Amino acid sequence: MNVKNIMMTLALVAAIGAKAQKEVVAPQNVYARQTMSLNGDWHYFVDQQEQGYYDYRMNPTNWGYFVNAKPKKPSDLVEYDFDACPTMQVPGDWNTQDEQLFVYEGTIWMKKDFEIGDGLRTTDNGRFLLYFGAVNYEAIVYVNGKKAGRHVGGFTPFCYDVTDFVHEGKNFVIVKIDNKRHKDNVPTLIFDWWNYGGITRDVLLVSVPETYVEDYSLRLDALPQSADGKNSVIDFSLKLNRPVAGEAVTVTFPELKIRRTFSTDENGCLHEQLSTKKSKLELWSPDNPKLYKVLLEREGETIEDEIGFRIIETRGKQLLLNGKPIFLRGVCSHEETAYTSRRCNSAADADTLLSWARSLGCNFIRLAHYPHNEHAVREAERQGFLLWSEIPVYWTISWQNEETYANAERQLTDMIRRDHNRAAIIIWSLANETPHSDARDKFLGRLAQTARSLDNTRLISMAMEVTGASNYVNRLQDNMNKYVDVVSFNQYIGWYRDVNDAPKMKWEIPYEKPVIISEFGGGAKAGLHGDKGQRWTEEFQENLYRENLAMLDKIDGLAGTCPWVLKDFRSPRRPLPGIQDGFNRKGLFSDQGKRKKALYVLREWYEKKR
Ligand code: GCB
Repeated sequence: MNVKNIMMTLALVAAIGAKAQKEVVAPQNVYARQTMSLNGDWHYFVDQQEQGYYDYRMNPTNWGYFVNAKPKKPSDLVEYDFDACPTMQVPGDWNTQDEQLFVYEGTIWMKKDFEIGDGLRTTDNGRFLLYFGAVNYEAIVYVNGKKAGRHVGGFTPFCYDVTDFVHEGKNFVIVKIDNKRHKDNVPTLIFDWWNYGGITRDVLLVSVPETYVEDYSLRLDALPQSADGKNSVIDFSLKLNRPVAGEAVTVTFPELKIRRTFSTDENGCLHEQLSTKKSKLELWSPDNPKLYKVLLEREGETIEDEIGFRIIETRGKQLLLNGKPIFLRGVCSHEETAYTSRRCNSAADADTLLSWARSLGCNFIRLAHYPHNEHAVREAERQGFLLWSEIPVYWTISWQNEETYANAERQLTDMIRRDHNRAAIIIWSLANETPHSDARDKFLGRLAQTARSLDNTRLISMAMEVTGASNYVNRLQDNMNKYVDVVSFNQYIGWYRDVNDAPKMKWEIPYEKPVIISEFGGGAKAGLHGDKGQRWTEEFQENLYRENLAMLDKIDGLAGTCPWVLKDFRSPRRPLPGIQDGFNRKGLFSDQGKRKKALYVLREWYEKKR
């Protein structure tokens, strides 16, 4: 990416990120800032009719639950009391923390007390930011009774400047959380995963100087000139939260012996190139997930990060990592824990799932169907997994609705903004299995252009569908082909169509681009055995994998496969008693970590793809 492009990127990020008064762009690498965690016990109660928000004429009130009223004299009427209510853990979904909330979709109020004191203070003129990793789905946030803002979208971070709302000593934050599904939301009314509600990711109070580093980007622009990596050039760009010129920023890569100080331009930005003549640059790859420590220092703040350098590109139907062809030995995964089947939110949660993926021989994970938490992405990067990250533009979105588009674009922007320094992520995915129409093409075309303008160093894709199948010829025709770098599609021969068709299948994919099978698979109940023709048995799934892998191997330009799915996951669309019991059973592992027979078929095939 050239300098002009980076400037456009940051300007665009700023424009798309134009926010309500208190909302600010969530700072890059928030965990490296001076923070106080607001995780832990939060008081909560259910508000089915939202009477803590609307009066009995359905108008929003000024005296809602967010004011946290307490009776002042014995005759006062206050019909709620946060402090007398039970607590639940944040981060966490409410469904698995309170039996009564397992299928609840609606509004819940949550409150946390916190103290600003020695633990966290601002410098003179410093700012306090309140950061949420994600809340599903709508959050209205109040600090000490005052509204900080409203956010929609369940899987991306958001942040408010609450400096004017807080004071030394005791403070409280109240959040109204609503996970009701709506037609015009992203995702829409229907989706095949559990609609976990709650504050599902970390909450942090961040202390920053008045002027602070809002975003930065560090990456390789092109492959090093010489084979040993000498003379590599690292693109470095940075943006302060305000357009302040002449601010000194020092960037240090200790291991690369780089230490340079630059001065911001009139936009509060830097666009520089760092040359690494003195030492050899090791490239990040699944075989060698090398990360370099970097320090960004300016008056009043130091940010430490770990950066991997790699180049991902395509050449005809080939996918190249660091200039060499690579086959993506993938698997799809939801953000749901092993064994306990709740929302994940830690490196430890991610670690179990990653170890399962590794045992399959994977070097690639499709993070389905929404951006996963930052801990998981960073852990995958440390462990050397390539990643596909996507937004929940899933199935049938309201393509004609401009607000729905803005929502999707915001989720896309926030996904890219949070993770654009992660070498592990090689693909931004815009959608999954969307029905063709002019309106859909326009919607996805706009999204693709936005993704490209925000980040032209990664590949763009989306999970498409086979559009025609007659005489055993599967055809893929999608107007979105011109926007994607990689043609990906889901297909379920053997599950939603007879497995015996598999050997007869031919494929017509009329695009000079690499192909990824973004889903295939079928269900099996772990421990259920029988004939390979008996649905739900491990043998049925095993045979399906065998037939599919033989069939997919014949696809010209096949650059990777992501079977659906790593482990059985909860879904309200899977009611069959005794078999599904509320779980989609297409996992290679059961929800309890039991290995199904199909797993060994895949593992053997991946062994040959190394
Ligand atoms: C799909 C969807 C995925 C479902 C899967 C299934 O095509 O993309 O979200 O869970 O099929 O199991 O049917």
